[in-house]
Amino acid sequence: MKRVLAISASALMIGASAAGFATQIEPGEAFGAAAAKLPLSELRLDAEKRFADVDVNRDGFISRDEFAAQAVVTASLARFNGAVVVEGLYTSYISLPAGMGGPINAGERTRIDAVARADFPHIAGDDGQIDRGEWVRHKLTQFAAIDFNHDGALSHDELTVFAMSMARFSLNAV
Ligand SMILES: [Ca+2]
Ligand SMILES: [Ca+2]
Repeated sequence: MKRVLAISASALMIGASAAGFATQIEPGEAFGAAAAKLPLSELRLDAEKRFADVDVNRDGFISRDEFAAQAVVTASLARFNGAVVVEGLYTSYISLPAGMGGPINAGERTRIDAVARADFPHIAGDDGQIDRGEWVRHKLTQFAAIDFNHDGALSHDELTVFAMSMARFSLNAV
């Protein structure tokens, strides 16, 4: 189910804007259960599974283009669906705050792409490629930064911040 969602993401959004329909997937039906608490182990599993989707050309590394593309696709899907899906041992979703979903505009896509490209070298290191270990560490660093009370899980407001972060809204807005 997750894989289908990831692959059909761009087609879904192109189809949506071309046809002008505004049907959103009902999170409860397609995305598993609403997450009340997400242990970092679930987020690590999600990052490990996601690597293959981000490494589009399957060369075992995430290039700068692939990294920027995943940032834009992840944010676009999150906003379109109004929720971020996490695929760990269980599939769960985290809703964006009401009113923050909806199609992403070209200016936002350009901004997200630029930010991701600027972040890339810090994650990739000297070889200019992100390998699986670097990707998972990068995601875990993101999660740890949002685990404000350091209990090894995201819950309550932390989940909202996480969803906003994946959707690439400014965290200052939270
Ligand atoms: Ca690649
Ligand atoms: Ca926490």
